[in-house]
Amino acid sequence: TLQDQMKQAVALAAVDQISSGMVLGLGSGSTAALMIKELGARLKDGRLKDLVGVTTSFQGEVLAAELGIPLQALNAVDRIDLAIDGADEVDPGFQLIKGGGACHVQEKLVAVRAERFVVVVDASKVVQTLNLEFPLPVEVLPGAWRQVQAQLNSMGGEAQLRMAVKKAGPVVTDQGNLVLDVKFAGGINEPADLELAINNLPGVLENGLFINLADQVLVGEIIDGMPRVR
Ligand code: DER
Repeated sequence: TLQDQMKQAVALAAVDQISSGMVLGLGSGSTAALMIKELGARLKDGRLKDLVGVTTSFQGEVLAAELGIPLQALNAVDRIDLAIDGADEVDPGFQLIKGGGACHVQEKLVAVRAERFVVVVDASKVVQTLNLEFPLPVEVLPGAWRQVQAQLNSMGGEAQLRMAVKKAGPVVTDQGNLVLDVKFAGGINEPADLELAINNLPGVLENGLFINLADQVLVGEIIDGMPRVR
């Protein structure tokens, strides 16, 4: 599809920024997966070497193992040179909503650690105001989800427990927690303030607002029928 072509175009553009010897942050989601596959191909054919990856989900671990990409745990590295990850929404100030894949806990750790954090999105992710369309994911302790839900609702949100598709009951994250997806009427106009307020709620581990973290946003578009990167 056109969206797949846009994702592939930005994934390739991001991999072009990788140099041999780097410690890489490897993101989660379908666009990041395309980047990881291309990275694997360039390691295999020798265009890239001496790389170490820090993944942000079981998804990334499985893919990296299949592709033979060397991994290190976050605690085992002293730096991350470049992190590449997707996003669900990007606003004009490069503030992000992430967590569509419920991986935002490890994603934000890696994004904060990285010298450079490059975001790869197709054009459908670019918005004027965050959270008008995409709900904000909030990872919560299983035993606290109803309390946190009530507090998010009292903050003007509408919080729903994220239910699994191929498993009975709610989605369980790579950390063993649950996810509330929250919509605020009129979207999120002060994302920095809201990010702090939500993470300050007892029982909340992390939310999907990525504030002042993206150094570059690569946007895949189709222009004259050709995939282009902006
Ligand atoms: O869950 C995440 O944060 C993913 O990076 C998500 O935001 C983007 O996923 P996609 O590339 O499959 O749209």
